[in-house]
Amino acid sequence: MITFHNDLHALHHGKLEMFRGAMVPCFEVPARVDHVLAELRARALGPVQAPPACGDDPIARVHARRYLDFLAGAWDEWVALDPANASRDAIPSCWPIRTFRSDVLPASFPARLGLFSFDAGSPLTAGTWTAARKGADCAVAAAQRLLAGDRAAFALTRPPGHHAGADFFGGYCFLNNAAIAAQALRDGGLDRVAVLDIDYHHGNGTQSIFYGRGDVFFASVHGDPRTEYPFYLGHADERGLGDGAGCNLNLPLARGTGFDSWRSALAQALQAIRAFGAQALVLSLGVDTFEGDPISGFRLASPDYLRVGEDLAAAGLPTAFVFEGGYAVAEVGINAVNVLDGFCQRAA
Ligand code: OKP
Ligand code: ZN
Repeated sequence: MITFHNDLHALHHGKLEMFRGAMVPCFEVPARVDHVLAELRARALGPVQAPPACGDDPIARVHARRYLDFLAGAWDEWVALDPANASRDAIPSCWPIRTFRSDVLPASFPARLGLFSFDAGSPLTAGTWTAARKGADCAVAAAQRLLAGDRAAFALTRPPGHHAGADFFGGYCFLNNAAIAAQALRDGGLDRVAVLDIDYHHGNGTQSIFYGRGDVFFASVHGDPRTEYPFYLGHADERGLGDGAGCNLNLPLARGTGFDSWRSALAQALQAIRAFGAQALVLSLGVDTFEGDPISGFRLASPDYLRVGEDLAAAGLPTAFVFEGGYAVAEVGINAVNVLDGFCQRAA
C-alpha cells in the first residue's frame, strides 16, 4: 500500500500541555511519525511519497471558513499580542460555555482562541497550521488513491485529527483528516462511505461533522467517556440525527479492556458498516489502545495489531488509513505498521 507522508509534520511541536493543574511536556511529539516511517521502510510495505497539494476546497468541505481563517493567521496574531510570545505556544484559557454567544466573532485573539477550541491540552505553535494543512493533503491523496482503484492507502501525518470539529480544535487535533478523506471520497463519486475510529479516545470531531448525515456512517470503539477523554461525547445512545439517524455507532468499553473483548466490538462495528452498505472505509488509526500507552487504558499487545489489520482486510472494503493517536513512542511504529502489515497480508 502507498503511504503519503507529511514531511512537514515536525513543524508542529508543542512544548507543554495542561495536565492536572500543571504544564507537562506534550505527549504528541514529532518522533511518533518518525518511528512509524522507519518501521514502514524496514518492512518495505510499499512506496512512501509526499502528497500532491489538494488545494483549499476539500478542507472547506469539512471545516468552517472562519475557523480556517483563524487557524491560518493564529500564530502571527499570537506574536503580535507580545513579541515575547514567539518563545511560547498559544494555549486557550477561557471558553464560551453554555449561555455565552458563539455567533459574535471577538476581536480579541485569546477570546477567539477559546471560541475555536475545547481544551487547554492542544498548544498551537509557529508551525501548527503548515503541518496540519499538509496533513489534509495526505488525507485527500489517500482518498484519491482509493477512487483510482487502490485497495488501501495510508495518510501518515500529525498532528492527529479526529477530535477536531467543523470549527474547533482540541485533543491535539486541528484539521479532521479522516473527515476530509471521507468527504473527498463522497465528492469523488462514492454514495456511501464509512469512518471507523479505533483510537482509544472517542472521535468526537468526526462524529459531530457527520452526525446529521445519512451518507457517511461513523463507528467508534473507545474508552467509555464516563471516565475517559474527551468525556462529553461517545456514549452508546448517540445514534445520529435526522438524515443521519441510525448512522452513528459508539461502542464504549471500560478502562482495562483487553484484546478479546475489544476485538468483539471491532467485529460489531464492521458488521454495522457492512449493513450500511459502505463502498469505502476511512480508518482512524490510533494505537493508543496499546497496553503500554502512557495516557490510555486498554490492554492490546503488539502482536494483536496484526490481527486487527487482518480483521479490517476481511471486511473487503477499499480502506484509507489515517494516523491518529499512540503515545508509547518506542512502540508506536511497530504497532501501527502491524495493522497495515496484517491488512496487506490478508488482502493479498
Ligand atoms: C488525542 B488522540 C492526558 C490527558 C488527555 C488529551 C488526550 C488527547 C488524545 N494526560 N489529553 O485521541 O489520541
Ligand atoms: Zn487517542
